[in-house]
Amino acid sequence: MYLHLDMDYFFAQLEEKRRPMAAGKIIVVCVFSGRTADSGVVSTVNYPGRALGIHSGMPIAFARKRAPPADSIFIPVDHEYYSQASVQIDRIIRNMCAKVVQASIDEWNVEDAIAEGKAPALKEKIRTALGLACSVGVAPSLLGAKMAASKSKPDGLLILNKAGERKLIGRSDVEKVPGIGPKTAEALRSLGADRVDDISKLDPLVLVETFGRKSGAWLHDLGRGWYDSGLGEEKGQEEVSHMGTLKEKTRDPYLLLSKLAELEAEARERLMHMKKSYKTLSLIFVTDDLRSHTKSVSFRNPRAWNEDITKDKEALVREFLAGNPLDIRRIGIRFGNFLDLGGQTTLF
Ligand code: TTP
Ligand code: MG
Ligand code: MG
Repeated sequence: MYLHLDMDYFFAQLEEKRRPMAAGKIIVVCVFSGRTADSGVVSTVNYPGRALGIHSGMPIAFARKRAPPADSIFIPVDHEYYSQASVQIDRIIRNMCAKVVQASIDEWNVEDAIAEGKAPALKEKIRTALGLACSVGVAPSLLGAKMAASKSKPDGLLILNKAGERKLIGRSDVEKVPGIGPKTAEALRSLGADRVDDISKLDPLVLVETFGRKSGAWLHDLGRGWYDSGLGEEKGQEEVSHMGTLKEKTRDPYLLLSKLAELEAEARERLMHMKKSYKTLSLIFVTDDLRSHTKSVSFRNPRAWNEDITKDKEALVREFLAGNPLDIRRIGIRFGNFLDLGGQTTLF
């Protein structure tokens, strides 16, 4: 059986959790771009905010119009905090389940012979360890598990057998199926297929003509109730980064470099475990106006996790300070552009 787990209103739920005073309020997590006070987009919003029509991707200014100021808080994203929670959840799931693939910061796909038996305990464990609610779907295919999880939101658990899965997917609107984008959905509707079951009435040749060989065949199978098996590949991590907040805002290179040293140590430890070398080093500076700036250097030859980067860091800090007059509030380090060390692992 396959299991899909997705955290409920993830970033906003985490913000809610560390602000008990905000109980009952609308919480809008925002990616402020810094151009004007309200430039940027909504990252996510809790359910009271969704009830007013606020959603991910909406301009912050639109959300402000819908949210009564006295009942709402607008908070900038804090990726560091969300990633830490994500890592904890990942550990819980890997401890309990057989085959696990993390699909995004708040989603996991699992293949486990007794997934339906484990699902309630998994939800409970995440609730007791982190105080967070999630939704879980279990079904004979991963597609069924994903659709069961979203159907059960929030704080839901939906377990489907083969027949239940077929019914849920078959009756679903085509645009609700993961893998069918808005364009494909529109084209299917214009062919007369509003729901997945309707696709079975379409000529497979027309499907292939309209959507190409691969997608056409996939849609044909979908209409007949043939769902892919397998978990998919885990996307390899492409970078390691650590951010931190400075004790006070500053432009003092010594203070900046000593905070960086702390962050670097944590990042390096992860690099070492991943057995990766990197070709790009970046420093991230968040200035007093909440804007984020990146300075990077790329190396012709990949660098091992333990190579000294003192000179490179100093140069990047100097370069940034020379080009920007503002105080710095947060700073970060990122190793990217990875190369597998493969056979060289004995180096470590
Ligand atoms: P989702 O799981 O899509 O959404 P969600 O967890 O907020 O809500 P739901 O209960 O419906 O699952 O995304 C996970 C996080 O990713 C979300 O909390 C914030 C972030 N995100 C964005 O920053 N921008 C976006 O457009 C989306 C969709 C998500
Ligand atoms: Mg979610
Ligand atoms: Mg998600």
